[in-house]
Amino acid sequence: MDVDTTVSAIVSMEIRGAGKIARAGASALSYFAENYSGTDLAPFMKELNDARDKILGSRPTAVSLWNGVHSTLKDVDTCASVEEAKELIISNAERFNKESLGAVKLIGEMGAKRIQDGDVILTHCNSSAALSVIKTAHAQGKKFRVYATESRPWRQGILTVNELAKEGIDITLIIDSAVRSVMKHVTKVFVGADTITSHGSLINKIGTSQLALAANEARVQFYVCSETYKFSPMTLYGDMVTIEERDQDEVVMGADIDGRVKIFNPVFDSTPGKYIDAIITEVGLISPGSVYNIMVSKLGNVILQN
Ligand code: RI2
Repeated sequence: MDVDTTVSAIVSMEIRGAGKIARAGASALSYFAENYSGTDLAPFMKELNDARDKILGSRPTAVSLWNGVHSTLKDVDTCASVEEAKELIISNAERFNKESLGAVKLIGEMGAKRIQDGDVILTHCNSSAALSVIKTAHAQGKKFRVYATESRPWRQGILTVNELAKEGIDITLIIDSAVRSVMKHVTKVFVGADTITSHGSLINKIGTSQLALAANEARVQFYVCSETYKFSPMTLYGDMVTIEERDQDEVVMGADIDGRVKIFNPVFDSTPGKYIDAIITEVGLISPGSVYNIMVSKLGNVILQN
């Protein structure tokens, strides 16, 4: 897909999910490189930078997208010709996408070991990484059931329940405000991640922190499923994570609202590391306190370049 089509699809949430938008951003840059016909480096670099900025602006607070784009553009500024730059972008994007999909599979395999017969699992929104864990455990023949939240306002929970039902998994949809009530039946929570900060906090779909608090109160294990490219290098330097706010129409959905009413639609919230039992990544199950070391060892190059 070209850059403009990708950007519109991300803005409209047709392409959503932290991993999917990162791979879409990488693929759009690869498409740009593949279809660029000029031979002069300066105009190529200018158009490439414009494409990068457009993609990053489609969900400006998404660190997965930032890392996907910057991994794809890694070392491009050292290229001596358009041909060389095009080849590098295409191979960087291919590697990022391959590693990203591989990470989801590995997270599924490691996380599934934490699921046992008889478990009652709760998940939130629609996370490929969290669903990879649940589907892998089911494919291994484990017998368990799952609750999924509706996840207003976009109702990504509907995607989740349909996806799990198709696999033959025992799945129950609940409204977001039923979380604390059903927690007494739950044995484990698995959620995805949009961003993980250097001190191990989780930024994920609005409502995630309520799941974490309710799980903590009920002494239920709370697992975060996250590829390491969702670790935010900016937080290492003290930057706060900006919580995306989306259009108020998403909340009211055509309801007759008095014009004086203010509407607040934050997309994510923050869950402190103390509520997280483990973060399941492609490099293993880690504690929130280990994020810093992995961030530096895995993303060191990207951090230094930017
Ligand atoms: P995967 C989603 O964000 C949800 O918050 C989900 O938990 C997270 O991305 C991670 O998804 P949105 O795009 O990368 O729906 O695990 O706002 O698929």
